Amino acid sequence: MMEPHRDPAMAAAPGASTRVVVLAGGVGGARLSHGVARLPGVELTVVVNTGDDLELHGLAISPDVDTVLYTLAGVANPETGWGLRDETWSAHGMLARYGAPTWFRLGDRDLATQLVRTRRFRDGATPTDVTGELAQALGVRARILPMSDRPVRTHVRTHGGWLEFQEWFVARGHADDVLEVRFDGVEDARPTERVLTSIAAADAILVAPSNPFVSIGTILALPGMVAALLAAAAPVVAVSPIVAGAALKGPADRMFETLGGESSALGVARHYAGAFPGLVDGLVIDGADRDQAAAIGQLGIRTLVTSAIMRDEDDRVRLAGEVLGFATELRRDEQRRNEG
Ligand code: FO1
Repeated sequence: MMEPHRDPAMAAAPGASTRVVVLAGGVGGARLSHGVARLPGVELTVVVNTGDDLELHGLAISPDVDTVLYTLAGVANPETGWGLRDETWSAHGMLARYGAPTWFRLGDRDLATQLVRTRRFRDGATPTDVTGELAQALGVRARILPMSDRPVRTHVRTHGGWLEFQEWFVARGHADDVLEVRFDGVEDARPTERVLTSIAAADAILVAPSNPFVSIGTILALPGMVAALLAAAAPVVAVSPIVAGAALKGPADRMFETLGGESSALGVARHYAGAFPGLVDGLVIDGADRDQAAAIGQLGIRTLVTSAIMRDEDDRVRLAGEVLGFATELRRDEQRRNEG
């Protein structure tokens, strides 16, 4: 068990940039990525889940990509974490008058993103192309990469049958217990070349405190993804999305119960170690879960105990610096072991 480094800048070697890859879902992934992006000397690539994507009003919507995009651009809605700050809702009001679906709320400014994405797809551009264009237009320096350019659609099985991800998550407020998860299209999808080269070249790979089943799980389900992560020289450090038994955001805690396992930091460690042996080298857990560090260590996963909750921007930068310091430490230990 390690204690955190207090100086966020210490992760970056002087003069050289540290190449960091973050595997991210929506809000939790975006916030950790934002913290990493603000560290000095870091070259950031965010690989984002696209299993939550949907088509609505004839538009191609990629919620997690947009959440990361808006957060890194500093224009995200601070209350919800998704959508844009200072949003207006005129189009939403008109859609309601026309009797069009309004369960998935798209603000006026957000709608513009979806119009541009959809038009570019019609031109033949890929999700990677379009995300790069949107990021550039919003002044984002980090590389935001959709996990794949092929469509993958997450579905969950509930007591009422199979539901599309957003129907369950947004329309039904993720109230239904999830008994099974499936990723339609995943067999034919692949991580993009840019995702694979970023992983191979990384100095640190971080798994964001996103839902292990339907955010990170989707990314890891892509054929070739786990092999690429296992082959990477960089350590893989995950941040627990469960603190004191509860999910930081969303339904991950309830999913641990219904999908098997335990909603705890140890449960997160057991999940990753069981489903993807050898993948996660380190797990960052909250001080509230300090007593679980020894049991996590027995799974072959090192722990960093710190305050794992990101309440404000300062917290994001502090946590990102500590996580990166921990990853650097793990990398050095590995190098020493290989040399000796
Ligand atoms: N989440 C909600 O709970 N309600 C919404 O109406 C909603 C709309 C929405 C629009 C654009 C966008 O990029 C995200 C949006 N989200 C909404 C969030 C999002 O669907 C989920 O948080 C993620 O898919 C889970 O990571």
